[in-house]
Amino acid sequence: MASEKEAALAAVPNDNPTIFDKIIKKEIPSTVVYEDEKVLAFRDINPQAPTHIVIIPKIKDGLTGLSKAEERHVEILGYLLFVAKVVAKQEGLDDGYRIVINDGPNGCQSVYHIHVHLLGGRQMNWPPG
Ligand code: IU
Repeated sequence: MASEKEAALAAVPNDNPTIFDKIIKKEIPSTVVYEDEKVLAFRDINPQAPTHIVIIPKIKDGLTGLSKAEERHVEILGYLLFVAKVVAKQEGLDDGYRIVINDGPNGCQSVYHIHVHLLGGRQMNWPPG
């Protein structure tokens, strides 16, 4: 499997459907840990921490990444963070966790459907790589 960095540099930053659409439609399997009418949270296929969950909006609405955010996206952006907190609690991450949003090639974004990473279950380092 290509490294995340290689995948990010190879990714085409457009608004085409991504693999996350297939995960939302359950056309490909994922381990869902939270779902409601607006968002889906599932375990990352290539976990970078004992707990690594990806939280995505079910409707992308042009929000390929944070840098494409418009005023109309404010509500879903806030909701993604709120759900991250709900899932962190559900996962028992009581000693803390990290939230990451990668954006664009320099940010190592490989899937152009906005998503929040929830990482926990180990001591994080700073600065991030
Ligand atoms: P990124 O921020 O765009 O790099 O994050 C995309 C994540 O999606 C990355 O951590 C992948 O491991 C993860 N992922 C996944 O969980 N399932 C998949 O089928 C694919 C990517 I493709």
